[in-house]
Order: sequence, then C-alpha cells, then structure tokens
Amino acid sequence: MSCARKFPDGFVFGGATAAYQCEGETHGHGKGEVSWDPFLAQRGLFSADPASDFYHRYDQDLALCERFGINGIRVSIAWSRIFPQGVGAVNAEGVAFYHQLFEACRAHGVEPYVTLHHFDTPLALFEQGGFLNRATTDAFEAYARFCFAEFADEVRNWFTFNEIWAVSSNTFIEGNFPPGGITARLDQALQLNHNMMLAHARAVCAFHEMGHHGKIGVVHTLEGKYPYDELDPADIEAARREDVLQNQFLLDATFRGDYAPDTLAYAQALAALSGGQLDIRDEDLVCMREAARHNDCLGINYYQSRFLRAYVGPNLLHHNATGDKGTERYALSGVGERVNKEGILRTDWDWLIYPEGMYDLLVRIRLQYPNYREILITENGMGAKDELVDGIVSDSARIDYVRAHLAWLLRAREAGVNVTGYFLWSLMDMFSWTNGYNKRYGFFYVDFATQRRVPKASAYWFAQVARTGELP
Ligand code: BGP
Repeated sequence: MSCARKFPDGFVFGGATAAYQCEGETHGHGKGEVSWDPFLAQRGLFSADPASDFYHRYDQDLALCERFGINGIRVSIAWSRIFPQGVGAVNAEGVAFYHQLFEACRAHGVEPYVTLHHFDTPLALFEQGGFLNRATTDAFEAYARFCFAEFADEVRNWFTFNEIWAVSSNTFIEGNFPPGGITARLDQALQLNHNMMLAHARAVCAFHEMGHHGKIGVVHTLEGKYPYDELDPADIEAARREDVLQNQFLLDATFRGDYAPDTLAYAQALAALSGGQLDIRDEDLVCMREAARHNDCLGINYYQSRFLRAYVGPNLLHHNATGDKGTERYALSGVGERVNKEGILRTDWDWLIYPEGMYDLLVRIRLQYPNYREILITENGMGAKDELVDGIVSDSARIDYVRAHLAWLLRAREAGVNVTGYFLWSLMDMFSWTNGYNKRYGFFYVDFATQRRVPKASAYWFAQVARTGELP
C-alpha cells in the first residue's frame, strides 16, 4: 500500500481512558453507586478498585503523556461523582476533582476530550430502567448542562456518550453488561439506541443554546459488516441487518436527526424478531434534527470488522472473555452469524484485525453524510496478555496493529475524509469491562500490585510518530 506518511499540523496523538475503568475510588469521596458496582460484586468477577488508581495518579499519567508526545487524552466524567443519585444534590468533592484533573491537563499541555457517559449509569437511575426510561433523558440533560457550565473554561471538546451500541448490545443481546443475562432482545437494544440518541440530541441542543464555544459530538463504535460470500444474496442481507443494528441506525440519528425510510423499516423488522415495536415519537425527531445541525464532530471507536453469513436457528452466543482463542460464538437467528475469514488475523479474544474496515467506514461517512464536519478515531487498539520481562514490555504486535490503522487513516485523509486525531485505547493498562485485568491495551504497562507504570515498546514507537508527525 502506498500512501502519505505525514500527519497534518494540529493532529491529535492521543490516549483514551474511561472513569470507571481507571479511577478507582468507586465508593470514596462522595461518589454514588453505578450499575456496575453491584453487578461486579454479585458476580465476583474482579474489583474496580483501585483499578489504575487514576484518581490519585492522574498527574503521573499526564506527565507520561507529556514525555511521550501524547497531546490529547480522552477522559470521562463519572456522572455519579457529580450527582451521586444521578439527579439532585451535587457532590462538591467530585466537581473539585475534575477541576484539578483539567488543570493538570493544562499544566502538562495535554488537551482533554471529555465524555459525559462511558457506560457508568448511576445506580439510582439504572434501577428505574436506565435509558429505557425516558426520565433518564431528562436527568442526563440536567447533568450535561451542569458540566457545560461548570467546566466551560477548561474543556473545549465534549462527547455526550461513549458507544451507545456497546451499551445496548452488551445489555440486551449478549447479556454481559448489567443487569446481565438478557439476550437477543433486539427491540430493547434498538429502543435504547434511540433513547440515548435522543438524550445526546438534548445535550447538544443545550450546549448550543448555552452558547458554549467548544465542540460537541458523540462517540460510536463502528464495525465494517461484510458478507462472508460477497456473491451470496443471503449473506449480503445478513451483513445489511448487522449494519443497520450497529452502524446505520445510529449514524442516521446522528447526522440526519431521523431515520431514513429504509433504515427504519429494517429496524422495525429487527425489533419485531423479538416481538417488539420501536417507540419513536415526532417530538423526538424534532429535537434530533435540530441537534444534527449542531454536531461538531464524530468520535469513532474502531477495533474490528465482521464477516456475516445468513443464519436461522437457535441463538448461539458465547463471549470470549478469557482470551482463549477460538471460543467466541455469535449467531443470531434472523440476523446472521459472525464467521472468521481465512487469512485475517485475530487477537486472542477473537477480534479480527482488519484496518481496511476503518478506511471503508471513514469514506462511507464522508459520502453518505456530507454534513459531517470532523472525525476523530477516539479508540483503536489491541488487547493482549502483555508481560513485563526484565523491566521491558515488547508489544510488537500492538505496534503493527497501530501502524496499520494509522496508515489507513492517512489514506482516508487522502480520500478527502477530515479525520483529525487518533487515540489509542488505552493510555495506560486498565481493566476491561467483561474481561478483567488480563486483557491489556495500554501504552503504559501498569503493575496493578504496585501501580508502577512502565512505558511499553509501543509508547516509544508512538512518541517517535508524534514528534516527527510522520509514520515510519
Ligand atoms: C470499548 C470501550 C472501552 C474499552 C474497549 C476495549 O468498547 O469504550 O471502554 O473497554 O472497548 O474493549 P474490551 O475491554 O471489551 O476489550
């Protein structure tokens, strides 16, 4: 592949984090409970405390960013640190913590990209139905307004949600997010998609109405969906269905502010597979169309793509949460079966390494939604069982992974896509929602027993890219 090697001036070379996965102090300093607290405790899976102890060590991590040329950090605000019950009384200690964090970002020359919700719905709201309950949309708007006003001088780049699809699919299709055990409820997954996009729209409209000078958008996790046999109409249809579920429905909501007739027809048909019907109201669309005009940027989390075969039969869902290659199984009746494609490498967690898929998605958005303004790759990375040997972590497979994705990113820029930044998931090692601590992604290895950070080979490689502004 021949392509440009140079990144444009101002390109963001970033690292991504999420509050619940790195902060620790899940019950300290006035923080309210979130849906994950009882879920992890009941299942005895692993502890979210102290995680990577970012609550106490953020300055150290930001100093590492500065040293390694990382000029952007994705962080999320833990909603329940600000409003312990999701609504009502404010926890001043939580507010102060984020002021200190943003001040440290400034001091280290690292731009914060702040997400308002990264999977951690306050428990009090979750117990009332979470985002399936429309009252949660009101609560989210109030929380967003509070943050926009409070942190207006420190934060210029905002995202409302991280990965709406990950929340809906893991909660209602695969059953491995709280409350756990709910599977194949396509109707609820799509309804959650819609309700969260409505909440996003309300926050975007509030941001605009408040006259905020920064930028706002949403982060979607997108995957290329390809027919396993590109000449088989049934496989083509399976790929189309998965695409509507994960990509098209949310992209339409984001950039059109409504659903194209074809998208809606597919979505209703998919909801009907689980006996449901979507509740999409006219007043929702009024708000969403308004927000579509004010979206400044889209964050894309891209890890992999899928190859689909048609499938009708019992649902077969097994999540590879252990890193035992070959154990993942995903076949949804009436939707499709995800299959591996010969010649495409997979991680130990069975994630297909397919950087071309990211390119295809970027070009598609440019063509399909010409009103998009700017795209950032807000997460990309490779989970691995990294080991610290004699003080060194040699993660050459991660370097290959990142290099390939950056090359395709530059190629997308050549094809006219305005993609302006790249954030590795993750800045430092932290736990993985359904896999715990043995799946590591970071530039900086974390020895969880001592909390010592050790830069991996990939950090040194990335620092070189960031300093030269060029892909070697
Ligand atoms: C994204 C999330 C991140 C992170 C990442 C890796 O979906 O936004 O929070 O967890 O995926 O996924 P996993 O931890 O499942 O390997």
